[in-house]
Amino acid sequence: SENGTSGRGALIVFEGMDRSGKSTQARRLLNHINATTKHGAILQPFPDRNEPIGQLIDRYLKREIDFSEKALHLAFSANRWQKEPLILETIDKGVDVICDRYAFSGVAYSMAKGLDRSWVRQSDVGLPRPDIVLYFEVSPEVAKSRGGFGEERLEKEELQRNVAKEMQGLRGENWIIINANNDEDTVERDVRIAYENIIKTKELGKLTE
Ligand code: NYM
Ligand code: MG
Repeated sequence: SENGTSGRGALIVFEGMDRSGKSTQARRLLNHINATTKHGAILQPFPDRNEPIGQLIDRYLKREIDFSEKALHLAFSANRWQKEPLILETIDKGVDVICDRYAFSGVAYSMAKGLDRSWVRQSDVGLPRPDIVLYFEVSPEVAKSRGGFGEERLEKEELQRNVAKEMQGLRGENWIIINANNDEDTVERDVRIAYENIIKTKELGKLTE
């Protein structure tokens, strides 16, 4: 495989607020990697609304069913664990995995709603650790200008502000801050630069507390 020194694929995570442009840019990076490399990439959104647990999350977000806050947190986490084997197999084959949101959303949203930090982190411990987290930082004004809040639960301005605050505390040394106020082509360029500069350890790591 031509994918780096270890031959394994990279685990790339996009994080950020609603309407920061991460889904658009995750798709653009997917197309770029598939057009320019032999190894290719897959796109894995979280929540994955096609999975059994993801279907329940989807119904929760659409206000069709209710969850207690802790049960909801574990559902988001279980939705990721459901995909762990696929992520590991894909990385092992040398193919990159791009996640549109990941455990950082899980932790930040639940902490913003008042759940305890160590409790919320526990359910994601051991999941594959991303090689890079692209954090899309967008000002509330720009996010607003991209269209009003949607119909789904959790799309509330005050909650979003608290989530953004919690995200600050999750930054690690593998995080790259992307200025998501910029136009789409500028953001795409910054994402590609970050992709070209990923430093992979021999083995994929695991999330810790
Ligand atoms: N969300 C997403 C969580 O609350 N916890 C999680 O673990 C994840 C992955 O789901 N408002 C929230 C953030 C969003 C909502 O996500 C739906 P999206 O990216 O809009 O489909
Ligand atoms: Mg959304």
